[in-house]
Amino acid sequence: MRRAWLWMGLALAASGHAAAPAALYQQHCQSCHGEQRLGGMAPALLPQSLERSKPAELLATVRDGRPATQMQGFADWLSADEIQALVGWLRTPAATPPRWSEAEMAASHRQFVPLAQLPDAPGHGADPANLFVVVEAGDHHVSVLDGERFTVLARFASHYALHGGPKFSPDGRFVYFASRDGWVSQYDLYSLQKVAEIRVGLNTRNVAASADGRWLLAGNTLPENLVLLDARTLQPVKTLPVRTQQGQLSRVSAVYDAAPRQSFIVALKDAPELWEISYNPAAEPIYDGYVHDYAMGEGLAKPGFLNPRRTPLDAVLDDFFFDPDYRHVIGASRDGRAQVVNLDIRRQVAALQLDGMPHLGAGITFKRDGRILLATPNLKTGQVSVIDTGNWQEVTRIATPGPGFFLRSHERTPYAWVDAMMSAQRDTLTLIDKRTLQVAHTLRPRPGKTTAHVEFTRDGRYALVSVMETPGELLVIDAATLREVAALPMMKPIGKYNVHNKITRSEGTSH
Ligand code: DHE
Repeated sequence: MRRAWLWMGLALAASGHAAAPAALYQQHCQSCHGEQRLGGMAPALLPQSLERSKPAELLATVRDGRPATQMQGFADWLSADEIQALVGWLRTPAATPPRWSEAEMAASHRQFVPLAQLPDAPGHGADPANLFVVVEAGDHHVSVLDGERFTVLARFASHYALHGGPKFSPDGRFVYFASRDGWVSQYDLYSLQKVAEIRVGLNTRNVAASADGRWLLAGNTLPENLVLLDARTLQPVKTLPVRTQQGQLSRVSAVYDAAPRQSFIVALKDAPELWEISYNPAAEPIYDGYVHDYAMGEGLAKPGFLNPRRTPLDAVLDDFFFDPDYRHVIGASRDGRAQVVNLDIRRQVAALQLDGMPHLGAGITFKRDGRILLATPNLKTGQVSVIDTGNWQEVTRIATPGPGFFLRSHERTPYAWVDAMMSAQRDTLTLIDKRTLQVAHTLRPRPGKTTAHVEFTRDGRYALVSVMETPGELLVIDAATLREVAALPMMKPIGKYNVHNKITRSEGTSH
């Protein structure tokens, strides 16, 4: 079959006629990537899925293939012009917008192991609360690591391009992953096996897990909706279109669990609204003044359980963070405006200008002189912004070698660790002393290599650091002596997540 296409391709090239890219796609790509570009045995090729790939990278992939995958190069089949045209076409939205119906979602559900067959206790002999899961983007795998011995207990293939932090069940037994292509997967950390998966959308932002262990909420950008899943089975329970009261659809920026409130908080990417979705079965009905005044005009009462309560904002939020008691959200828009929203009275209570494009989702809190400070890296400026959550004033800006992505610490370590991965100094890690708010150390463990994203062991003794290269490494650094104690080869490790730190909501890590 492939040989026939080869001859056809060569004949077309010889005749000097470049075939239309849509036809080339149907000839060469659709059997793996799906007729509608929605993905199949290979990832989706929609413009939304390709946003993160540079045109030159995409071109090289089509021409040369991807090592260690079934994606072969097409240089022998397609001319350079055809490859160029095909890559351009892949970035063009389809004439008929792709759909992902509830029926398609339900049909995508796969149960790999019946829940009744899962063991009652871990079988791996490691401390189940000190495991790490490490997302390796180089070859789309996940490693499960013993956080005491620093050995890999299991390694398995994930869906293409996992993004965002995996989420854990409250007992730390299950971990949930979301891929940019819309797949949500459930993995059992007791028996080290995949349990179930479902495709909730065509393009997914992230997923949150409820603190009561019952629900997962996935936020999608395509289609523009939220999908509620049963956390035990991954069966879909409810789809909520993300629509403003005037009917405008919006993509989701991010969804997080607000455990003490028993609710999910959702930021919308295209509309200035913040949603709170309660999973408390006794939630008050929503007598929503905002709904009444702003849109429906009839004092509409809605059930409060698993339905959105809206807070109107001045600007769209791209990224946000909670204060420690989850009464406030601080969120930023791309223009640097940060808003503080009180979730109880449901309005903005403070505003700040944070010009370096803060990456609030990667921020941390810590106590200093009786105050609770929030620190966030900035994606455009080499500085960490420190904000007092008591009065929402900026306390200081700490200069770092370059713009960074992730900031991490632990209750039992004096330093907050930040990278500079968005800059030429991407091989540095800066350690900020949380007591003095000064830079205490700069590390360069692998000169010339992108080094970022730190997570501590449950006792805060060791920092695990990613050397984000293919091949790369996971470094284990003693958090007191700053000496390297182990280096594990990995394929572009990105994020790593410690079970204990996540399920106890450690102040130094993401939630
Ligand atoms: Fe992320 C988390 C948004 C690009 C790696 N990133 C998140 C979260 C959001 C977000 C909202 C929180 C979700 C959660 O944890 O549930 N990320 C964005 C963007 O808007 C941005 C800038 C552009 C985009 O296209 O999405 C972006 N992110 C990246 C990357 O390029 C990174 C470095 C590599 C990659 O995998 O794509 C990247 N993002 C991460 C990681 C986390 C993350 C590792 C989880 C951090 C954690 O420790 O919890």
